[in-house]
Amino acid sequence: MSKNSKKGTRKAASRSGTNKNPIIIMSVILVGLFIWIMSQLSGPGTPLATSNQPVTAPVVNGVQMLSMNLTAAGYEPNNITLKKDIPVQINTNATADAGCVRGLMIPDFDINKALDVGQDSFVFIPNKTGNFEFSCQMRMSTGTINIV
Ligand SMILES: [Cu+2]
Repeated sequence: MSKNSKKGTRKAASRSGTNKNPIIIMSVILVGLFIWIMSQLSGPGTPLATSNQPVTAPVVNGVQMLSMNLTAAGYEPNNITLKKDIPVQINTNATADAGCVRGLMIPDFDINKALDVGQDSFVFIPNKTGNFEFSCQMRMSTGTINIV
C-alpha cells in the first residue's frame, strides 16, 4: 500500500512536469488563432467608405459636369480626371454630418469654398495640366484632380 502510494505521487510529479508543454502549445495556438481572427476582421476585404477609382466628368453644353458627395467619410469621388480648358461645374451634395468636408480647397486654382448642406455647386476652369490635390481646410480629407 505504502509502496503503491509512493509510486503514485512520483508518477503525478513527473506528469505535472511534462504537462507544462501542452499548456504552452495550447497558449501558442490560442494566441495564433486570436491574431488570425483579428487579421480577418481588419483585412483588405473590408470595403472603403470612399472610392479611389478615377472618375471622369461628361461634357454637357460645353461644361464638364461632376457630382460629388461630401460626407463625414470624405469626398466621393476623390480621384477625378478632367480635360484642360473646359469649364468644370462641381455639383456637391453634403450630408448634415459632413463637417469640415463641406470645405473644399484647390490651392493651385485659388479655390476655397464653403459648401452648403444639401446641394451646392461651383465652377472653375482647369487651365493647366497635372495632378492637383484638393482637401478640406485642415487637409484631413483629401482627393486628387488629374487634368489632361
Ligand atoms: Cu478637415
